[in-house]
Amino acid sequence: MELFYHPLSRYSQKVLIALYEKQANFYPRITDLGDPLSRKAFQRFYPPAKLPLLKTQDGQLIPESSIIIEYLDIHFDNSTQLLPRDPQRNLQVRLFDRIIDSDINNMLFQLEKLKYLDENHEFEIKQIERQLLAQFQRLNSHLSQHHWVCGDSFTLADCALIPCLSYSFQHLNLLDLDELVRYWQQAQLRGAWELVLEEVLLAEMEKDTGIRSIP
Ligand SMILES: N[C@@H](CCC(=O)N[C@@H](CS)C(=O)NCC(=O)O)C(=O)O
Repeated sequence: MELFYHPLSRYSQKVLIALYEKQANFYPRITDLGDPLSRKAFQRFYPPAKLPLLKTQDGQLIPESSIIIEYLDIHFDNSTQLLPRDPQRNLQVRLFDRIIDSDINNMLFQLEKLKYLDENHEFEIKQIERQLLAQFQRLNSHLSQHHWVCGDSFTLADCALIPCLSYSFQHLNLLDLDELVRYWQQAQLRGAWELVLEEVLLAEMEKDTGIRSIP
C-alpha cells in the first residue's frame, strides 16, 4: 500500500492514526500541495489532487479519509477495530465522524483561511470561533459519559477528532472544558498519535527553518 499525504494536513493525520493503530505497513508518499511542481505531478496522477489518497496493493486509488479507514478496517482486522460490528454502534461512530469532519475540521479550515488573509475578517472569525466553541461544549458534555468519543473503545471518530484538537487547544479557549481536556491528555498518550506527532513536529520545523530533516 502507498499513502499520499502531508504530515501537516489534518485529514492525512486522521488516516495516519488509523494506519498506526492497525500496525499496517505502507510506503509514505509525502506530497506537498503548496509546491507547484509536486502539485502538478500529483494532479497528473490523481486529478482531484486531494490528500490523503491510498493506493492499495492491487492498484486501486481510494480517496476520502473515512473511506480509507473503512478499507483498512476491513483488510486489517486483527488489531484495533475502528468501526464496530454492532450496527447501532457503527452508526453512532459514523455519525460522530461526519459531525467532527464537517462541524469541526472544515470549520477550522475556514478559520485558518480567514486568519491568513490580510483583510479584516474579525466578524467572521469571531462567528466561526463561537460556532466551534458551541460544538466543543456539546462534545464536552458527551465525553462526561464516554471514555473515547463513542464509548470504551478507540474508533474512527477518535481518528477524526484528535488531529483537530492540537490547533483548537492552541487557538481557542477550551481549558474550562474539563472532559475535553481529560480526553486531549489521554489522546496525547496514545501510541498511534505519538507517532503522528513526531512527524508533524519534524514537518513544522522544516516549514519554519527550511531545514530538511534526515529520515
Ligand atoms: N473529505 C476529504 C477532505 C480532504 C481535504 O480537504 N484535504 C485537503 C488537505 S487536508 C486537500 O487536499 N486540499 C486540497 C488543496 O489543498 O488544494 C477527506 O476526508 O479526506
